[in-house]
Amino acid sequence: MKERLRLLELMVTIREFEELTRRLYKEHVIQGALHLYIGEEATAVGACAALRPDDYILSTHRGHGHCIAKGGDLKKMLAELAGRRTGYCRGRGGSMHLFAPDIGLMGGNGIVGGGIPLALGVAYAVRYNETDQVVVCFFSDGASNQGTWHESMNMAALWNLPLIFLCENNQYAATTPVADTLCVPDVARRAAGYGMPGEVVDGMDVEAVREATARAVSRARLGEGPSLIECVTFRYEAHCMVLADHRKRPKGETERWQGHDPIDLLEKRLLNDKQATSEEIASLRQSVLDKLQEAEFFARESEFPDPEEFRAEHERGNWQCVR
Ligand SMILES: Cc1ncc(C[n+]2csc(CCOP(=O)(O)OP(=O)(O)O)c2C)c(N)n1
Ligand SMILES: [Mg+2]
Repeated sequence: MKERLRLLELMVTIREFEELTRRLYKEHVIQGALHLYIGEEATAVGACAALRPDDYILSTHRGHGHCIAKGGDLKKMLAELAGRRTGYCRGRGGSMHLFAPDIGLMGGNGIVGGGIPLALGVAYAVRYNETDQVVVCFFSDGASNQGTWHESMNMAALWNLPLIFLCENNQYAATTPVADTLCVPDVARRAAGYGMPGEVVDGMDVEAVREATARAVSRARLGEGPSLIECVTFRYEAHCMVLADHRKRPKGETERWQGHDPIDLLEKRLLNDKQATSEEIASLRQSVLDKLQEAEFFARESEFPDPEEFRAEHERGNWQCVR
């Protein structure tokens, strides 16, 4: 498949996956915290498009898109979200703790900023093992105010690690707007304080994100150290499915961002450059929906883990998710 169509397919898959999880949450098939990624698809897809299959990513509490973009299996993902034993972590992890080392996904995290020092450790291991893999650490604006973010930025630069700090600035941390939490307008500016390059990129433009990430990846592979990329994007939905946002956003804000929607933007490019017809785009969307229907069927039909297994694991002190 042509590269641009593949980018579109991945973004459509993420959006439709999220729509499906929203429905399954309302039907109580998925329970617990569920943070939708709708609107932010271009950042995960653009960043992962610049990576090799053996590169690593660290995800967040809003991580379904990261997993799909890195090549995640929709059936195993949905089964995990539904708490089934066929899921990526045998139903132990759920939405915020997808962990799939076979595709280089070294875990989501329910702790805001929790993945950042882990990414530092993975990047250190890469250096220690003397391979040329790179690590991308996804986090959002709120996490960039965590102490561990600053410590990890400093150590990554000091040790010259192959680590790309990829900020998904989606304008809010839960319901708090970025202007209320950041002392400088751009997260990327902070890179200067740690002696690494920092770049702001249009996070709704999947190709711009891919190119910025590719530049950082080539630096990291050449042993030139870490970079910070700030993708300016927007989350269309409430912070979490569990609770409606208690604070209303300014009128018209979401609609303004939807006017710069990442999927529409790439579709328009494909049509303008005559690289795809509307019929081809419609059939791509249909094939995504078909795959998701299969995944839903798989998840619904899968068994729940046996509670006895949990008890036995607990008694053995074995907390390992993936064997
Ligand atoms: C250490 C920690 N503090 C607070 C929370 C509660 N919490 C969950 S998500 C969130 C907002 C995070 O904002 P941001 O990093 O911008 O991520 P986004 O939700 O925008 O993707 C908060 C405060 C948490 N999970 N962990
Ligand atoms: Mg945020």
